[in-house]
This record gives sequence, C-alpha cells and structure tokens, in this order.
Amino acid sequence: QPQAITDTIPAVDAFSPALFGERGAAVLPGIQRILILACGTSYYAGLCAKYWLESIARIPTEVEVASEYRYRDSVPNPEALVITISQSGETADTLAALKHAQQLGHTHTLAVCNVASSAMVRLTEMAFLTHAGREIGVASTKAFTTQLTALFILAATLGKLHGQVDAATEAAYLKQLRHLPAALNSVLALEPQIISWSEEFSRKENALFLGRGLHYPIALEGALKLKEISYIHAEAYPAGELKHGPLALVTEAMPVVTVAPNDTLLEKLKSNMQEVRARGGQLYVFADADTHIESSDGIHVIRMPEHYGPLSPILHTVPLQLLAYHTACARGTDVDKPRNLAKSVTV
Ligand code: F1P
Repeated sequence: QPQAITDTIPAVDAFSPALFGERGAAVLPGIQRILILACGTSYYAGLCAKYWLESIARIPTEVEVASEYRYRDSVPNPEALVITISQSGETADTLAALKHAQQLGHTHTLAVCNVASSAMVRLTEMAFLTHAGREIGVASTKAFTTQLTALFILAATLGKLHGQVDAATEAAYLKQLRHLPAALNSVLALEPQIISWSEEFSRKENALFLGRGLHYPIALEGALKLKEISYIHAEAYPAGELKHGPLALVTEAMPVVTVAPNDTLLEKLKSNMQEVRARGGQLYVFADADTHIESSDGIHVIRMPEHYGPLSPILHTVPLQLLAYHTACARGTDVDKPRNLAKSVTV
C-alpha cells in the first residue's frame, strides 16, 4: 500500500486540473454538480469522496451503484460531471452506466481507474490513473486506498478552483499526502495486534461494523472485505442508525468493529459504543493515538499511530483489510480467490 500510494502521487506538487488530463483545465472550473457511479469497493470509494467533495469543494455530489443507475429512469442533469471509479476499468455495470449517462446527455466524464488501456479510460473525457500496480487477489485492497487518494486530490483541486481551498490549506493537504506512505507503514506495524483479534473473529459467524461521517464508507468496506474473503456475515451501519434496528442483533456473541478516529463525531460515536456495551456486545475499536478510549471489559482497543485529519479514511482502511485477511487465514479460506467471485465482473 505505501508503494502504491507513492506511485499514485509522484507528480502532485500542486492541486492542478492538468492532473486529470488535457481537458481538465477547460472543464473542471465550471463543474457545479457531480454524479459518481461505481460498483463494490469502488462504490464505497465514491461514498467517501462525496464527503470530501461536499466539505472541501462545496460541490453537491450524488453517488449511486452503477448496477442500479444503468436501469433507472433518472432525471438527467447533463451539466453534472460523471465520475466512474473502477480498479479494472472493465466492470460491465459501470461501463453500461457510463454509456447510459452519456446517452442522457452527460458530456463531462472522468474515470478514476487503475488501467490506462481500459475501456473506461477510452470512453471518458478525463482520467486519473491510480497506479496501484497489479492486484492479485479478487478483493480490492490497494486499488481502494489509491482510489481514495485520487478522489481526495480531485476534491482539493476542485476546492482550489472554486475558491474553497486557500494556499495554506493546499500546502497542509500536500504535506499530509506526501507523508501518507510513511503513515501507512506505521499502520502496518499494528499487524501483530490485529492477528490476535483475528483468532477471535475466526470463530464468529456474524459481525457488525460501525463508523460515522467520512468513516462510514470505511466501515462498509471493512464489512465487505470480511464477507468476501472469510465468509463471515458482516454488516456496516452509520453508528447513529444502531438504535433504528441493528441494536436488536447485539448480544454477547456479536463482535462490533468500530472505526473511531478523533474527529468531531467522536463524542456521538462514544455514546453509540455505550449502547452496544449495555447489550453485552463486544467492541473492537480502532481509535486514534490521542483518543481517550481505553481497553476494558468488553472493549478491545487498537490505537492508530496518528490522527490523520481529512485523509484519515485511507489510514483506517488498512487495519480493517488486515483483520479480514488474518481472519480468513485463520479460517483456512482462499484469500486470493474467494468462492463465487471474479476479479473483473465483465458480464
Ligand atoms: C468492482 C468490484 C470490486 C470487487 C471485485 C468485483 O470492480 O466490485 O470492488 O473487489 O473485484 O468487482 P472494479 O470496477 O473496481 O474493477
């Protein structure tokens, strides 16, 4: 992951529309709305990007799974920039959704994709290549973190073009981006602690994942990884939704993985954690180093090395991927070739 991120950002020394291709400078300054279309893990990258695009660039953003959008009788808004996200650039549903949007009159299209020669990159007006290298496993891992990196760069670029990101903020974002590979290395050093959790998880058949705000899509991704490679039934919820249904599932047998960065939603999240503990649920918390959440009876805490501000979702993804990986290894499943799944869903 650190190498993939390094390869994805080598030329980013300022947030410039030229990063998105020759048409970037002509098109991106005029963008007032965004529609993101993708499938699976790439869809979750889109959900995370919505938070960035709205909070950093102040551009209203919709995100929809491509497999639904392609068949939906939607009200077209041809002014909107359509962003398609895909590791392979060959996912049939995402390509069909892109063509559907183009038929509805969308001319401004941008691919965030790992494969320069893919159908998706050929079909779109602009592209950002993620340079994640070849992914061997079916389940997307470094493709996801590089997609997030690309989408953050897009949000910062649009924010700068729209007067929402000043020079000091740009410099701070660039500094954080460049430090990401080192920060990820520190996260990878948590692996022994994650392995000890995975022993417990490998004996479970269900798990809940909670996150809030920017980290809700990361909780979704953590649950998907666990499902895909260890075949444990896992669901993710925005933590505030617990009391609207999922709390009924919480018993002593239910592990509840909580993505708990030290952001403005932390106090709300802590009260959601208390709701879980009150029902006997076992909390497995990924907390930032400066967070006052202590391990105690029923609360297991792994501390992330540092709080990473708006880029925190990228760091918080990796321990969830490792948890899924080691749980799958402990269960003896084939992590690279999960049953029933294909690397590229081209039909
Ligand atoms: C989309 C996706 C992946 C998933 C699996 C099946 O692929 O759903 O997220 O891990 O490989 O396909 P892509 O459009 O990102 O290539």
